Amino acid sequence: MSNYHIKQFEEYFQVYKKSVTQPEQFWEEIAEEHFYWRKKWNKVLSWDFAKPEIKWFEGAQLNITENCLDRHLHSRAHKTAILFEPNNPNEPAEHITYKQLHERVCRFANVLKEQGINKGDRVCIYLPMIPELAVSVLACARIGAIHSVVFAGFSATALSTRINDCDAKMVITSDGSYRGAKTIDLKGIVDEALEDCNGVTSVLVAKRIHSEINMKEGRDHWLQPLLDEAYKDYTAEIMDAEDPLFILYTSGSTGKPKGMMHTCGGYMVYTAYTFKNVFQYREEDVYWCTADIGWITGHSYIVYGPLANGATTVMFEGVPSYPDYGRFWDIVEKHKVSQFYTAPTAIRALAKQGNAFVEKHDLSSLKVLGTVGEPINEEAWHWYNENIGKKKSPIADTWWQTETGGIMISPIPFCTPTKPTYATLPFIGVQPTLMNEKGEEIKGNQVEGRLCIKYPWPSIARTIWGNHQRYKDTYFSAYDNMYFTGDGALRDEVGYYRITGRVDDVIIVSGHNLGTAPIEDAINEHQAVAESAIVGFPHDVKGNALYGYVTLKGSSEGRNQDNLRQEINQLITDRIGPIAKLNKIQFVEGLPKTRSGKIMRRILRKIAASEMDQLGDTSTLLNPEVVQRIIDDRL
Ligand code: 7RM
Repeated sequence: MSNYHIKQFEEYFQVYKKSVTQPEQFWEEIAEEHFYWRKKWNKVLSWDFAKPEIKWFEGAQLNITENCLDRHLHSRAHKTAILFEPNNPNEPAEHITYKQLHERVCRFANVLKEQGINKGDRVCIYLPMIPELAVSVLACARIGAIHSVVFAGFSATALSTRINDCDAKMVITSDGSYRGAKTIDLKGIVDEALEDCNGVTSVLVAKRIHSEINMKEGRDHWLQPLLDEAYKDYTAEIMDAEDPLFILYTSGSTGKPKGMMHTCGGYMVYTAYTFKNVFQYREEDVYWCTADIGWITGHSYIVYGPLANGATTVMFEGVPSYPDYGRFWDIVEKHKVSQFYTAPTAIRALAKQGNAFVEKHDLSSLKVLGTVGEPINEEAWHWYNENIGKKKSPIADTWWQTETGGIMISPIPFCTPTKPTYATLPFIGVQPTLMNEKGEEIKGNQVEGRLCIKYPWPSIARTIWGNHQRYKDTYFSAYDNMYFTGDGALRDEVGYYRITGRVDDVIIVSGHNLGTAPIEDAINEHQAVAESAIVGFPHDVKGNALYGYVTLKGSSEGRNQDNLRQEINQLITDRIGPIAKLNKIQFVEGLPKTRSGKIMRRILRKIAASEMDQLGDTSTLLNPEVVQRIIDDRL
């Protein structure tokens, strides 16, 4: 059976056809031949999108870490599993072999158990991109604890919300982190967050920047001494295929973040299979995904997918601009990276620096390039193709989501002819479709609509933690019997997909998904603010930037506007994080509203984008007179 590694376009069509005409048989063969199961399944798939309920490999037992670690110990014990590149280029890189990683994960697993963590407990991980992050993720999986990684750029409030939502018992963090020339006091943020989290009984602290921090007696423990004491082996907990593996929060268009829950069996099969094919990984390759493990891209394509394939995966602690804008290319050259996976926002930021930084480095090791996170614009695509890939490394523009667990639409490099700005064709087993506003499927090619998926794939999130109704409402209620992605897309004359962007109130800024509601909530906390509305507008580096329209309470109308702008952005930084700060804040007398009182963001979006000629009919508004004034004063 060669279905596991697709090497030709014709092969793609054949395998794709089988995967959609006989999906259960297809996935059963993949699962059977390429993974280690403690017990095989009774049923490959049962599903009902109306409930919604989806189960893959029911009855099977496994531990994902045995697939990512133990089974490589025969043939790859001394192969580098994780290649850690520190923030400081003068600090040596660390090559962690499969044998060493196995031992570190086992020790960590023993520490978790000694701290009272058991199967099914939630553990919040708030760490920078250091090896302990990957090790702690795998240690949770080894004992069957459910990890919830929170990106270490989030604020104390965002962290405490996530800790409380899933009732985490433990937080794993570090004394601080390096970020370019700066350091960040992570432990201080955790201490602040934990003032609002009564359920957390222990905090493990990794040492990274050797700063002075507070250690709370009885609650906080330095990690290293515990690891040194711990035994170096740990028999993996046996998990059911449908047991939870992790929770990962993603922004919603309303209210609090959604804790997407993924399960062990299907997630493992799908992330491993997509990794192998989308990156065309071969045994001797060095693979690098520049994402943070705090996002789904890092979970699936730094940790689980690569390790399940016995790959060498690079983990980079720093930022693309430190010590200068050549850092990415320096790392590619130094470690002879073969596959490079990054986000359009990074590509645009680097392209803006000109080519001198690129030309200094030997990038000849590169074979495959990838992008993810937002639509890639034509200019960025060509820059990436010409200057980084030298027109010989195909670009995999991979469309997927936290909710999908793995890559859903993407070319298969060296098989699928690429087309700038197009994610091209569905991955094996994926059945996308486009829907119109009336709820009908749009057939044929050269059409545009809302992107839905008609049939389950193994790594679809199974629920929103603690709120199954919201899971149903968000993804399965827009259209009958379909998973609705929240994205718009078009299909060209040969059936290639191009994702055009969100059709809801999520704005993607520098590859980070931001819901408008939580940002507006933060602004509205300011005592001078009456009301606010946030929209995205095109930005040449970030993809989108945030534009806020704010109305002030009468008593505050005379206040200094620059001071107010600063205070508002500080509130946003405190409540969400610096990533959500507004680029522009315009104070307005009133926001355009519908008669039922809904803010017409569509109009505000057009004004922010300077597309005043496309406002459409504004006469039905409750207060059409405000529109012209907003236009006159726009920033
Ligand atoms: C993997 C990830 C999901 C949202 C998704 C889209 C957007 C992601 C692409 C893309 C156009 C792409 N997960 N998106 N990849 N848009 N082309 N190749 O990013 O949950 O953080 O975001 O990102 O809008 O719905 S995510």
